[in-house]
Amino acid sequence: MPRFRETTLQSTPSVPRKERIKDPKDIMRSVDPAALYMLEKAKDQNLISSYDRFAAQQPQCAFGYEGICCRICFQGPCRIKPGDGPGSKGICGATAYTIVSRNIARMMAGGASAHSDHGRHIVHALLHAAEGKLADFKVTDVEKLNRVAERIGISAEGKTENELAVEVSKAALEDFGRQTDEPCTWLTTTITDGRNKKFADCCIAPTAIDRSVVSLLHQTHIGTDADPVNIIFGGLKCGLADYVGMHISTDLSDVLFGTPKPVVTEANLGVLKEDKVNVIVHGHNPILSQTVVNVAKEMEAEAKAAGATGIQLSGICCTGNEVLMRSGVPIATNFSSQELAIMTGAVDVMVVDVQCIMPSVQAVAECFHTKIVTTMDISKIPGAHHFAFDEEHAVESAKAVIRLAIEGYKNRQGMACDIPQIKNKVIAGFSVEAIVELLAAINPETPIKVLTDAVEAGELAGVALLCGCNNLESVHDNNHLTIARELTKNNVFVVTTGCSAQALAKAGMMAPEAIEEYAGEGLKNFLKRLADANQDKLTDGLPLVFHMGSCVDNSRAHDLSTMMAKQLNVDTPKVPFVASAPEAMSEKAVSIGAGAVAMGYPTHVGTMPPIEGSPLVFGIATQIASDVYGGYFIFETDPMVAAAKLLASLDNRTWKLGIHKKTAEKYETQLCENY
Ligand code: NFS
Ligand code: SF4
Repeated sequence: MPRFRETTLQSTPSVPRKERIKDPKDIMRSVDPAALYMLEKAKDQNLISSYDRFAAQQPQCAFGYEGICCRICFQGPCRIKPGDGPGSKGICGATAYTIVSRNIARMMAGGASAHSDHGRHIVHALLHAAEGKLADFKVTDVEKLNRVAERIGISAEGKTENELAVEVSKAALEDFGRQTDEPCTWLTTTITDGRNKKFADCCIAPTAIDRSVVSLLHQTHIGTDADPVNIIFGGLKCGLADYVGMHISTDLSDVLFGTPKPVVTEANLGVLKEDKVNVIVHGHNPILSQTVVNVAKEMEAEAKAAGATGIQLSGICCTGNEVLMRSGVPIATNFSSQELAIMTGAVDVMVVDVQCIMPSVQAVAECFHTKIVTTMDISKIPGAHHFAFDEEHAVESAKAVIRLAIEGYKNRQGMACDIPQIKNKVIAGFSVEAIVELLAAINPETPIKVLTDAVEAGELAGVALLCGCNNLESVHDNNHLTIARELTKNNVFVVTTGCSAQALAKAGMMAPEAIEEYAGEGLKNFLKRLADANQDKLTDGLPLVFHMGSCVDNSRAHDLSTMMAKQLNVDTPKVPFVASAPEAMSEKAVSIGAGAVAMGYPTHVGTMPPIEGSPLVFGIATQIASDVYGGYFIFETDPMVAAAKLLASLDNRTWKLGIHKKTAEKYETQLCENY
């Protein structure tokens, strides 16, 4: 096979814009059998969901789709028309490249805000718990606290765990609001020296999360920055601020609630139980959902007294992932199909916090007995119940939510329930710590070497992170499943987060049986070695793909690639590690993607962000980024072609790494720093 410069393979999507959405009238846009079952039922009963609304929105405006509609000031909207007449620029004279880069940068600012605000909430909870102000929270994982403190240079000596937690929390708050010019601690202490140098050289190391967001909004105000490269670099800085926010969230959530270890559970709508009180936690923040989980255990008796056989918790979106990872709570479904869960008629309460909650859940709930409970000051839905959740009264609020659900269960008696009996076994809970522990059973001295050796020897083709959302532009879950099957068939070790992980979990790809069905020989042998060495710890074997948690837990995948880089003695862009958001949709996905590219990963996006309106910005994302950072975007909407492109990127990296190593050995030199 001829070797290409990595990015020449990747440049343009193989499916032209006009052909991407084949049948906008067809609302059966899912490959999840449980979702399809519910969509049939919805059609019969005239219940409207996002699938219908997606069809109703077609054809979508091409200007907006391609990112060449500007609404930054209200002289607009300005739309960029072809040619070189006055219509080819906005009223202020902004060209397509300025408009596209500003729009996409503002998405990054939005994404970084969401992730980091969630992170800030966790920091405050830990700080207040450690100060003794919160009765319902405490430091749960002291070892993790010590590890984080040591990494950021805070000595634990002579300090109680609460004193240490206060110091660590205050250091985290510094990363949000620092007014001096040192880069964020959670950035500099978690990445390679090479990345630190690169970010300093390119002036994209964030000094504070809040400031990066504010600066980017300023930079993209009318009449500030018109230079697309400068705007995109500002966006990358925000992408790294997003990374800092994610990493703080993961670290301190682990300190508060425990670092995940392998758990066995189930996924898909079949986890709902007609004879139980069904409570769905939906959103992102583990503070609320974990409290609901803890309290539910104590309230089983109350549920039984009401005639139920118990309380069935399940999750949607990333708060679901948080409680799945730490407490084995099953997954009900993922983003696109959230309304369909309510249409089963079995959900007594859906309690939501922030992000990715469709406002329409309330409208659907009103057709059933289901109650929607919002809990956060910044996230309310007209018509829904609002139980203001504050950490001081966490347990009380969680109890109130469950009591409402028990009432709901009583009201539901005599009403029809229609739960598709579809679910799959899931083995999840793979924090980096858990993965390292598995690897250590083979090599206790240098666990990560088990993984890098397998890659260098060609047993594994590399590591891929499958992450991100659902987006009905693709058939629900289809991109996730197709890419995961192709990669595992070709011996890629797949780790996964977010709604991508939930798609794979629902489809049975986190069951041990999936290894036999999908894994190539190399991956099969690797996973078998790992399972054999850990027989004493694993009651149910290993899954085909490894669930690393929620979207903020992409930080765990970053840590894995950084460990690989350090072991291989190279910078992250040389590691055979790729990322893919097969059905990306949210602003968070854009900021995560920007951070991933800055870290040096080939980063695939399977649904088009609004960027095609400027060939220049498209080129910056897919080509120039690679020259500067080693990472780049691959925009590809056909999942089979996307998998081939990801495999080619991995192949290229492994091949290059081998050549560089051989050359360095031959001439007794260091590995070169370039990629
Ligand atoms: Ni990530 Fe996770 Fe899902 Fe997308 Fe929304 S829940 S934070 S944004 S849709 S993966
Ligand atoms: Fe139009 Fe410029 Fe205003 Fe954008 S900033 S809406 S291009 S005048």
